[in-house]
Amino acid sequence: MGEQARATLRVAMIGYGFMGAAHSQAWRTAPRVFDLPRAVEMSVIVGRNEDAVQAAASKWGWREAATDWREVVARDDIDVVDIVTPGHSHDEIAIAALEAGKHVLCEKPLANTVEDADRMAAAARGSGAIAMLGFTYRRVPALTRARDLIAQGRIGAVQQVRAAYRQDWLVDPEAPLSWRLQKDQAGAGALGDIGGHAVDLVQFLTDQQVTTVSGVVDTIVKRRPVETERIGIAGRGGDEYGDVTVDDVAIFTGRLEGGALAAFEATRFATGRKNELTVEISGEKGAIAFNLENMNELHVYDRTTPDTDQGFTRIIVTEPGHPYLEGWWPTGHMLGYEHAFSHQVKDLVEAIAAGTVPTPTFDEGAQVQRVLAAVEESSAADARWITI
Ligand code: SOE
Repeated sequence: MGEQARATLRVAMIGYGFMGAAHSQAWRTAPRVFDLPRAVEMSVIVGRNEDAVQAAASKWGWREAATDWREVVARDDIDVVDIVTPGHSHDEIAIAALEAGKHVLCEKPLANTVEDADRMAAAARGSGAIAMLGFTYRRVPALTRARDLIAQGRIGAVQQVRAAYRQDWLVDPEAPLSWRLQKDQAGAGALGDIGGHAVDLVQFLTDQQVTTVSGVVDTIVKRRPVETERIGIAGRGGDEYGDVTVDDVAIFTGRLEGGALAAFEATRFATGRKNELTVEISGEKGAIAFNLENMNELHVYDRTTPDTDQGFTRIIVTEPGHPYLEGWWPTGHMLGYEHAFSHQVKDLVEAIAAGTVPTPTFDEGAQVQRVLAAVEESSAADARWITI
């Protein structure tokens, strides 16, 4: 392997919130559990607040802390830029990094608008560097395995799909007006934040794009206390109130390229559902079902077995032969939410070393944004409601 192929990848991460924490542990862990073709250096973490980003550097193991992302992206001792800021800043940072010849990992959503997403996808296509989007759930072993089974024809032609991402962290009307509830920063509410995961997952698992949609979005709590302190993804509010400018719930149907109908739900008001991403793909020969709240399990139904023996089989996806498990523990020793982020780093580093294009690409991210924008357009058109 040439000297370049062995050179250490020096990483700069822009942002330091929840995804900053998840990505930091992945940059630190992945090179230790997988035999990666390139070493990784966690060079610099960037954030606007100097004290906060210095604390994040110390906590998560970054060599330096900085406050000017433009200066860091231009440095010739940085090879990879990992963007974990809110969606409204993804386009400016990613395009600048790609134009500076840096490889880019960008958290979802790719961007808050189709226009921004298309500009990012064009910049990625036109760049000699590698760009990857952070729809991390594709790298949960059970979901990678599900896609392989469907691609192998295990359930036959896909006939119907159900996908839902349900959380309940906003049911409390006093939960503050965080950036995720403001359109100018988050782009959308449940639809963009968690609905995007559901759309990407359906397209990933079936290898079919959503071609048409019809749906409705709704905001249940329209005014909330302005956030005074960031705590996790909710935080604390004061006495001043402000308008929620994004959706709380999105319910929509989609038609897949192959003709199957898909039912989607994205909500932060599913009281009691903490982080329940479910997907069920129904085929002519069988079915596959997954629930993130039991993320090591994959349920597979096979219609080709004798009638008397049919039923969903519960597969614990922790066998040595299962995707990514070579890096972890013996069979039955479960993985968690954070492991898929290490799988994402593994695949990115291997793609950079091999000069291949990792998925999801920015083009795939732009496709998801088109689906989400179409749902909002359909909802605004108030189309096809029949009053009873
Ligand atoms: C909040 O809804 C959130 O953190 C999302 O932003 C993430 O994409 C999802 O993985 C977990 O929930």
